[in-house]
Amino acid sequence: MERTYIMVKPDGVQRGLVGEIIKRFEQRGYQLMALELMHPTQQHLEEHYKDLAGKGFFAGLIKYMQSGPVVGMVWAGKDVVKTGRAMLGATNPLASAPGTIRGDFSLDVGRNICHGSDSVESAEREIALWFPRGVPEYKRDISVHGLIYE
Ligand code: IDP
Ligand code: MG
Repeated sequence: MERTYIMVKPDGVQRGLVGEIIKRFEQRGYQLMALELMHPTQQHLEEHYKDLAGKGFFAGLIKYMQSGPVVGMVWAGKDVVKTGRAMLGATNPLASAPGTIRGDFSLDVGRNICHGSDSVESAEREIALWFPRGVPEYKRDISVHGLIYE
């Protein structure tokens, strides 16, 4: 089963949007595999965003991400990486369609309330970074599974 790393950023946590974001993944049919409220260090965030280290907004991004706790989650299911990104919306909320999380709840790229892995490889890297003790698998009740998957 494909997995992705979804994170509610500090602004999303402070604004009380954790439940809203969980709700959307649950109602879509995805399976929650891990969930934790965390206070990441600067070093941890720099590792998470290491591909963006050369960008002008990098320092501001790390500062924003350290402004409060985040909620990290692992979600699993069919095509969850790509579909999770679609549910989040575009990086710049002004380009995010209404109906997406960013398109419904945010305006500025530097306050876009949520993170989602951009590929299966980065999802596995991010899951290992944020949940280093591992993420145990569990089987969904067979009757529920049969109502979501054909
Ligand atoms: P993503 O979150 O949609 O994958 P990335 O390009 O990976 O977008 O950028 C990571 C995060 O960095 C964004 O979600 C956003 O918070 C921030 N960011 C990206 N581009 C800009 C920018 O041009 N100005 C300020 N912050 C930015
Ligand atoms: Mg990204």
